Amino acid sequence: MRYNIMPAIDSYFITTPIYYVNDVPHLGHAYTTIVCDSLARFMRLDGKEVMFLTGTDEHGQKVEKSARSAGETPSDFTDRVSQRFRDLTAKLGISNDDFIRTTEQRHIKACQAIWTALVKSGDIYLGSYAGWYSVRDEAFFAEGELINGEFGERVAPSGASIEWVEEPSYFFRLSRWQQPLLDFYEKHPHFILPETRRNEVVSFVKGGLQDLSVSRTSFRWGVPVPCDNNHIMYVWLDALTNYLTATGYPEPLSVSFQRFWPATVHVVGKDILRFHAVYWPAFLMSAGITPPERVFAHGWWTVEGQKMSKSLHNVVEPFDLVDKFGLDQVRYFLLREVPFGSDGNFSETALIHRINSDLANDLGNLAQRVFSMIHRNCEAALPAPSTYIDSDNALLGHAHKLLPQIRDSMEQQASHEALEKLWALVRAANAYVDHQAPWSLKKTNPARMNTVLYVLAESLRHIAILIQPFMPTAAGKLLDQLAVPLEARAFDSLGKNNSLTAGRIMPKPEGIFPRFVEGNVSGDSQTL
Ligand code: ME8
Repeated sequence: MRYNIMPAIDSYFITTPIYYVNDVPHLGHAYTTIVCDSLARFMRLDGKEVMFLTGTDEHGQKVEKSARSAGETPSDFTDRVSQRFRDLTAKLGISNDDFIRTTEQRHIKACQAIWTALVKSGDIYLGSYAGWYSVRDEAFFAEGELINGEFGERVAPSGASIEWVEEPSYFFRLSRWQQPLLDFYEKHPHFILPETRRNEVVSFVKGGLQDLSVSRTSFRWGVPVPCDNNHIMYVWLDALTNYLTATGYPEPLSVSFQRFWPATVHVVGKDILRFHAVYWPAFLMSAGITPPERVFAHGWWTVEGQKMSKSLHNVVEPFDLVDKFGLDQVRYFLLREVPFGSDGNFSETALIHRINSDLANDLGNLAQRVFSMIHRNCEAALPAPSTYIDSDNALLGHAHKLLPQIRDSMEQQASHEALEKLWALVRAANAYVDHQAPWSLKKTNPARMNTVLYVLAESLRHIAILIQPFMPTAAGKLLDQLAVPLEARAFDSLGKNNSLTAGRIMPKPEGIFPRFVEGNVSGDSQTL
């Protein structure tokens, strides 16, 4: 196996799945992309060199069929729908470094290179496939894997319909990789997360692996197999290779490949774990390339308790959602509502609850109270603290301890847990305001009022810096209100050396998280 010459110590390469362009984006796509964005932003602010990749999966029978039913050529169709996914990244404030399309030349070159590497390793042979295929899943199934559908018909485990396929095909000797895969999982216990998913994969592989059909001849929309133009590559071999393409593969000396491969984490939905945790490392090992460090399979969103589907007319459109509720609000909800890895249920009621309780009541009110008191009572200048008492030290101590705790969560892709830890500080700060009652100190003990307001502003600085990965716009507004300069917003500014300077003039306060009132967005309730 060829290992990298330049180990990627401080680099962080994170990927979303590349989405099929057979249909427009929905909540599920937005979810994975937002989670990856919060991780990428966190790692950048934490001083890592980050490469964050997303894109579209444009080949295969499913896309070819969809183009035909839309009355377009596959090429026009993929251009149009891929653009919709690119628009979504802009709408969601996604900080991806690259957007890959599998129809690009750089990708076709990478696919043909990996194919050639698999041939060289002796893992490709010509045969013929006769078996079941699900176009919706773009996957082959053995008889024993099929289940009964709604009307007793045989369907894929996902419920997708299947068709019988018989055609000449090249095969990849997956069977040969059973033991090396099991050894690899054992040596890298965190390669597949969460743990329950890892166990599923291990028992699937232990059950035995069949060689995999990796080329198709019955349609043309794909990457031609090198040296045999009658075949196109199986869309999953083509799609998975995107992660390598983006690093400059097959150029062995590509700086990005040296720096960013192996990928730190491929974030995927649980529906496509087998492709990423079984086929992908087997292809890579066969091609002499180190497998990624981790595949994290997250759970599935339903909507009001039901599967999201066009026929049920319940598909949640992320563009509409952001227009109605606000981008940071949607990001916060998706990141916070369910433990990452578990399934989740989307409902507008739950979203509104999070907006009004966590954002408007907890954080919005805290910020509004502190900023308006400073504005009113201190002529908009940040007051100077005097002697700290235990409760001041406790709150500031809590703030100072947060980064390593949150880092720990983010290294395990647990953004919900990172937000819980942050909200513990928000709640502690609210309890501190209630207890210290700075509004009553103005006349009795102005020096104490100044200290309390300073401690609160400094706690808000920590909160604002740390929420940047999750809610970049709101965090930016909070930091503007605290007059924190742009160059002092990374995590290395959290230390005491960068504490707020007393006397700093703070801009006029503005509500950051309005309450959501059906039919009207109002900031009214954010008062002292
Ligand atoms: O599978 N809940 O693309 P795809 C949560 N092209 N996540 C969801 C979801 C839901 N209800 N629905 C979709 C493909 N997702 C391949 C990937 S990668 C080399 C090729 C998210 O458009 C989730 O991340 O069907 C899932 O894995 C992905 O969208 C599937 O996107």
